[in-house]
Amino acid sequence: MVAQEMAEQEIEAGRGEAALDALIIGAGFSGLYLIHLLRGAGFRVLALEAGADVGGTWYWNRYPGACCDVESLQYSFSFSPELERDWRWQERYAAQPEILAYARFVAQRFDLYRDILFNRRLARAAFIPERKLWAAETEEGERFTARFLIMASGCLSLPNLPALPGLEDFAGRVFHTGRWPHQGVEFRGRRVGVIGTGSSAIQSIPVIAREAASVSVFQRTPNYSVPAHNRPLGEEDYAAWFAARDHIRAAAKATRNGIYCEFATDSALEVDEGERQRRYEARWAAGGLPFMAAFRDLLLDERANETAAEFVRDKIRSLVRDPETAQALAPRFYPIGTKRLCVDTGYYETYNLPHVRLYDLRRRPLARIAKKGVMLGDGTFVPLDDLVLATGFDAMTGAIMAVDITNGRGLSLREHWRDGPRTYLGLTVAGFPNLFLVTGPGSPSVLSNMMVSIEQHAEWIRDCLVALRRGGAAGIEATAEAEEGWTSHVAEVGVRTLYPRANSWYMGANVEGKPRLFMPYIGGVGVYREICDAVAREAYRGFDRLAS
Ligand code: N01
Repeated sequence: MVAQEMAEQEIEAGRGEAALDALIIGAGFSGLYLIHLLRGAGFRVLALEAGADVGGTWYWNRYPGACCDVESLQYSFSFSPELERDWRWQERYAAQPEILAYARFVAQRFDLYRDILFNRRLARAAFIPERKLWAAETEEGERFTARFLIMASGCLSLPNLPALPGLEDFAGRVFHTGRWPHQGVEFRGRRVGVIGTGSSAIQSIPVIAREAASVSVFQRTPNYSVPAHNRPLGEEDYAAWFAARDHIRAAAKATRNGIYCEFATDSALEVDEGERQRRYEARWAAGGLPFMAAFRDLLLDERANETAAEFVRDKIRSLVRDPETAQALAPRFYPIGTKRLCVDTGYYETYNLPHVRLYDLRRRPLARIAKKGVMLGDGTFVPLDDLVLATGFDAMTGAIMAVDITNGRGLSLREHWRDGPRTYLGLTVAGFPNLFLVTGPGSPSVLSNMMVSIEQHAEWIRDCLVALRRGGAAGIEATAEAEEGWTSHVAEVGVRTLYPRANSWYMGANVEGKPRLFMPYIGGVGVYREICDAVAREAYRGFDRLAS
């Protein structure tokens, strides 16, 4: 059945009011905070979650070495000082099990489980204009009606499974990093092949190599990676955190990427070579994503960017003993940071191990996967027992477009977004009343500390629903002009940066047939928050209200 048929059945059934005020899709951090906020404001809410527990991306991504690349103290909710006092992070960068435990802790603490239905995947949703509500149906066949539909389904949740020739012939085990078996995977004595060298591969390869008999990495595009320098957090770290916490939390909200760190305000080109190297060395020694904040123009100016890129290439050459492998690992086809910068623990050093080998698919492409291994274009056969697909996600739009969403006026979201996502503020879509997206395309989203962006979006949505209720409106819809203006603005600021130079998932370039455009909003979380707040203050400028 398609969404429109379901809507017609709902209309025929002639039921009255929506059973729910808001139907939330997903119980990751966005869904959890939305339940908490909307319920607190007196709304009837329900969340549908495809997994068997809360946690979203941290529920699914259980591959070895999975870890956050934003420091745990900042990658956590800020809305409740009591929650912050009662949860202790063990490490500077929390690993997946700890983040999942945190999500469960939050869900229990705020009694959120009772409003979540697990093992439910939304199949279709249709807005019914006559009744001013959304009708929704899960793949399991359950139906719901709600005034508002909120897609909190995550930006990196739909795995990208590229068409690898012969994959179906492979006799060994096949895993995708984003759908890792919950019971874990034993690699002892196995010959493991890893396809892909993005963050997931870079985190998992060193850990798999500790166990496996051999690891063969198939690399199409090398990535830039900086060290995490992960370490346990102690009492001193916590004392320093609580002393500065209020300042850090407030300042992070006004930054470009929602991460509190020292953002340099000078250009990489206005200092001499000695100062540049000193600055990069200091950032490298500190570790993590703030490497890209060493100068203000690293993502704006190609020449400035090249100084940072060359610094990292030098590091790779110094860390990897075999010159040919080092050369293949050193990216040179795109500016640093325009694909998501990776943060690793011992990634480059892993290639010095005798049982780890890199295959550069640019020199010899992957011809096909055979029953017992991988055949390369030059006739090399790599025998394998297991294949790990670290091939990423249909990012930002994948999980939304996977649902058949129609607007009751003959338009589906898939058609509306055929040439790429179009939104107003990354939060709403013209022609689709009462539909909200959380950290959707057109918002800072994946360019930011997700926790900061999630809190901002959830609070904005809560405030909007409260304002509508107070004003006696049945809903809200972005105007076509507002959507057009915002979508153009997102594109304009995107092309002023170096981001479009890379074939990245930010650009939709990793999924065959996906339209190429820079999806997130690069204006910065501080600027973006001000814009969203101004829209609300100005009586929701750019929106029409639905009369009750
Ligand atoms: O996915 P990716 P990921 N043949 O898309 C390769 C977040 N994340 O799961 O670059 C051969 O980055 C592809 O090659 P190419 C983080 O935001 C966060 O690693 O397209 N190779 C690439 O090397 C991250 O950016 C954390 O040429 C193929 C790889 O697969 C995002 O998730 C941890 C191929 C995919 O890399 C996605 O990361 C992990 C083919 N047919 C992830 N198809 C944190 O630390 C694809 N590839 C929070």
